[in-house]
Amino acid sequence: MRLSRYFLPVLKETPAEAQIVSHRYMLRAGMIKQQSAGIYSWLPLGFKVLRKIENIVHEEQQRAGHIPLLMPTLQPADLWRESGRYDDYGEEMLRIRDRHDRDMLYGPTNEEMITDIFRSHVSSYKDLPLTLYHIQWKFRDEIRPRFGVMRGREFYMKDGYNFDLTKEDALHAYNRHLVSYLRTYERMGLQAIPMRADSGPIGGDDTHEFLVLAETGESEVFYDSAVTDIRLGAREIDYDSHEECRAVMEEFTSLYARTDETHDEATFNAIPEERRRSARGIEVGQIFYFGTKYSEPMGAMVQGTDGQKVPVHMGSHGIGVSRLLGAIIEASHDDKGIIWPEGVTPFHVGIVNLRQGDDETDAACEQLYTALTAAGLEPLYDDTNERAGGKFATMDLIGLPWRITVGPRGLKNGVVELTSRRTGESEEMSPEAAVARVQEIYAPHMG
Ligand code: 5CA
Repeated sequence: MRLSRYFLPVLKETPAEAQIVSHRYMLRAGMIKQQSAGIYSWLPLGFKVLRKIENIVHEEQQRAGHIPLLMPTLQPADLWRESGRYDDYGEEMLRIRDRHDRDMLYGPTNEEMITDIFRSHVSSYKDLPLTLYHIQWKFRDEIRPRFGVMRGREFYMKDGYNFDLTKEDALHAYNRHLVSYLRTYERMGLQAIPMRADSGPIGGDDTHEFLVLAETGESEVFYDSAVTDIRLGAREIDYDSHEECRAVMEEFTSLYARTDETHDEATFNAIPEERRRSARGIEVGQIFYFGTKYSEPMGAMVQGTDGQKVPVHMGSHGIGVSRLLGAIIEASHDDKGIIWPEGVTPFHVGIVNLRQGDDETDAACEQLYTALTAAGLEPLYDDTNERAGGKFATMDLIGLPWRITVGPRGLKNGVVELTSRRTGESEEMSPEAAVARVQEIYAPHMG
């Protein structure tokens, strides 16, 4: 993309309404625009990152064997009357009436609707196990929408639902989700720690939240510092294996890590003092096992091996896709702007032309642009007439992890400069070497 033809409305001033760094940078970098409290337009740069995050979520869900579909944002109230949640959900639910006086709602989550789909089409244990998911806009009329996309009213969520014959199978689905989530967050350059939590309006006894540690997080958390040493890394997990998924689940959840809702002082105090931590975290996902809470009242039954009809065991599993942008920025920025992890960056590399209009420099930039594009990478070429300082400031703000700087002085010696946004370190090399290096850096992130 050439910056002169892009739509990147960066702001020079810090918007007064933004209290936390991710919100400030998302506004300043021209990623989002607020349209109403907790409701945002996604401008091109923000939309690009949202799509990258969404793609990673899709890939990891499908790797775990989960099947994508798409349910609508608007739902009939009657489904929620069947589960009993229409009254329970309270003020957070946006209730709408259509022209025929039918009660509708903008879905805050989809347990009822997916259960309705299931009961309409599945009646035998032979069709199990089954996990369906979608990535769709949700609406919760939060009393205090704040921090930009972190606590929106309209937000983008991946929600998945497992249907299993037995509790044991459903617990495997729970563990499988836990493992797939760990891989999902790691691919985004995030460490998200599974913590025992409270299930709230979704219900059920077993639930873990995934938390990214950050001072601006809304959740208070308590954990054994040893949990921060564990990574999934490049391990290949057989998602069908109950044993393997359970082993990873135990590895990641046997140490103490809880949100304040489930915190227990006595157990916490038994951890060696130097490893006890209390901190703040951003909840980027949550998994639930709730058994037959929805299948029983809604009649989602299958014929078991003995011919008897039994309600299916279910769980639901959510990832805060739009919130993740905020969480990633909170975890990865400096005083100049965002520092995108390679896995989610909107463009792979920025090209800064130090002498726009100089034939040789322009030609070298064009060549780089063509070579990077041919290598399957997406460069953002700042071909504007802005002075060099302004170009650097914009690149730093929008946070592309790599920048290639091209100027007449370097070109005399046949070199350009490759700079890491994270370390600030620069290295001179030929344009060909720069392309090869950037290609090598991104190789693990290319599909
Ligand atoms: N049905 C279940 C699982 S699919 C569910 O709704 N879970 S949830 O309530 O925990 O939401 C899933 C994730 O969505 C949360 O972990 C959080 O990351 C994100 N989320 C929840 N509320 C908001 C909000 N108001 N703004 C942005 N993200 C949110």
